[in-house]
Amino acid sequence: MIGVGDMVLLEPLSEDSFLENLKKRFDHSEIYTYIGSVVISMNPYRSLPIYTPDKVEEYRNRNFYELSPHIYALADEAYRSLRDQDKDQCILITGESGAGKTEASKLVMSYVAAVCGKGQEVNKVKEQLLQSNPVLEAFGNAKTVRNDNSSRFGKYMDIEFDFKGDPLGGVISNYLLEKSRVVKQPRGERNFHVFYQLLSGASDDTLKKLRLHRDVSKYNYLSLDSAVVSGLDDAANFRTVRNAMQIVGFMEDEVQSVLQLVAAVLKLGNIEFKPESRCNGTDESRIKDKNDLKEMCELLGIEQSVLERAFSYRTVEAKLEKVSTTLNVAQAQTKTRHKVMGVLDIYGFEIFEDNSFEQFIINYCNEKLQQIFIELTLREEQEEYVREGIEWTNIEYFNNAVICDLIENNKNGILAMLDEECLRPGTVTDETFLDKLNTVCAEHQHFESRLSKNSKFLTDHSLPHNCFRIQHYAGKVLYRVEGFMDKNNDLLYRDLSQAMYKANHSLIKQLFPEGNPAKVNLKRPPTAGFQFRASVSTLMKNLQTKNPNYIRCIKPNDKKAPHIFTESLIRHQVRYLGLMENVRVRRAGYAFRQTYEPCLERYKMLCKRTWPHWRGRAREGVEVLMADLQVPAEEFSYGRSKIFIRNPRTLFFLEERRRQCLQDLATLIQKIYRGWK
Ligand code: AD9
Ligand code: MG
Repeated sequence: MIGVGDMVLLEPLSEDSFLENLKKRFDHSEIYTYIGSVVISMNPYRSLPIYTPDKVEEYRNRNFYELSPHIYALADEAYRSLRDQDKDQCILITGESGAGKTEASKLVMSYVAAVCGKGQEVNKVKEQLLQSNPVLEAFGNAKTVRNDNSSRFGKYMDIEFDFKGDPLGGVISNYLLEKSRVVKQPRGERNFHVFYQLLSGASDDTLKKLRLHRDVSKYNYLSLDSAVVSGLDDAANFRTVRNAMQIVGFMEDEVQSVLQLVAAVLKLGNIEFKPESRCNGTDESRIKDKNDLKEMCELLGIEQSVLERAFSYRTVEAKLEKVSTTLNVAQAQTKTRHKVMGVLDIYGFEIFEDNSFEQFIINYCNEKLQQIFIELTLREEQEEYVREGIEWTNIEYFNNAVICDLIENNKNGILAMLDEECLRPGTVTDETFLDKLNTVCAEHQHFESRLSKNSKFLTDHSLPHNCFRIQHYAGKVLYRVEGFMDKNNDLLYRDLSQAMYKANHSLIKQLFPEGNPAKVNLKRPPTAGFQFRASVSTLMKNLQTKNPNYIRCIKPNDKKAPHIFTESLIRHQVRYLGLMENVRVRRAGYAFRQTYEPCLERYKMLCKRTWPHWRGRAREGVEVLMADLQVPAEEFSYGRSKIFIRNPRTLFFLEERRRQCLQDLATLIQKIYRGWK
């Protein structure tokens, strides 16, 4: 083993020795290191020969601590406890942009696909699960300055399994796509991959049908300065995506519809407007050159005059009335319970020079994930010791609940204030929102700071115009309020959705159901912030019902390059991810715990007095077992309902004895069987 595979066993333990250990392992291509059952994953920025079918076999059905650290060990553990112990699992992957979360999520999925059931139907499901990735990435990922394949949406996938552990299918939830990227990209960044893939990968014939040029420079929406990304083969990826769409279940005409839509967006970007004076002295916007409009309409089957009018006019609603819709009575469903493994891969924490509404939302989501990590691993761990009556010294850790509250509090949280401002009659602008924020947060802060020193809304005189600053768990971030109101409102004028609904194009019609004149709903749709907060809250509740498995991804350098270990950058991540606290809690505590009944069930075969039946209380049975196996007393403690094992090695010892025992038994059975024959 190079360095120490589990930080819990690191001696002496300090931040420096922690980093030294990471470096030693990283330099020897050992990118995975444990903290107990948490996997730290360092992005190698090069392909390593550690994901081969042989490796899958090596890790299959082995104990977590038995082999050197690997993401496969975590995937195997999660899959086995789902299959054998019927415990729903979730895999939580965190880390900043470019740290390797999406790659990790794909590795977990491909491992599970490799080890779970076989057979034609099952294989089809597996293929569909895996092939959903290229499709989603084409439409939801883009090159940013941080990451050439940055996820611009959050993804949570629940994979469902039957009682045998064979996959049945998956449900994917998406979280707030960074839509504004379609129209505008920061310098050095690209639009979503699909646009470039289509232009470079489609055949001449397809492009002709879509009325497109191959030349990226013809399209306003496509940035030129980084149209070509080294190491990214757009043309080959286009073929992969086309193929993946087919496997996922798109019919050929549906694929065509999607491509028409992509082409129409490019055309839309080229439409330019000019002001034209009207006789009443006002200006009206007119389309400069109508060729792109014409082609866009042809692609989508929309009458040109309809779209032209929708672009130039906006009907203002004078009358606000309540429209009530009848709710369907939910039918009671008798559904067999499936086992579920959830994989969460969400956009990582982002600090740019210019941070807008999108970064605010992304970082809020990361705060919530950090919070669930704290709740489930650190706090829960400490509370469990207290509950179980195990001796324990308290460990201080930073709890980011106060930042989450600053953002999501129903009354005076930033999102609530943004909504309030969006709904307030009168002249409301990004600036009035900021004024409100400064007044309310400063007051609240003043009150808070008398109670604690936990102020996270930072006000000082060095703040640039139109900005506010938040002390996130991962660092200070300056947000510019420009666009916050618009992006939160996320309103599309009804004239536009109605024009789209008139299209003779089934996909477009489906995408704009609100354009159906028969279903005019004058109710204001919920804001983007409100929807996001609600979906994050549902997600957190969902995660809390599952057994969590953590992958903490670390980005080794800012150059997207292999072999470079930038210590300061890594130290920062180790700090804000709370990895030191994590190790301390594990060290002060116990690596493994289990309630007495299943523990006795699993190991009772190792002791004559407990095998095959133990008639007394389970705890006493476990006591007899441990004494018989001569496990040193300092290696474990008896809690009220569970046994706590200090060192992973003890667990490994028990597992090894059990494996041996089963093997002996199998040999014996074989002998008897042969004897019979
Ligand atoms: V973001 O928040 O979506 O911007 P991620 O998802 O954390 O970010 P991603 O998984 O996309 O990062 O990794 C970035 C790049 O690092 C990948 O495109 C690979 O080139 C590289 N990478 C990451 N993990 C591995 C790995 N295990 N092996 C090889 C890797 N390369
Ligand atoms: Mg990603």
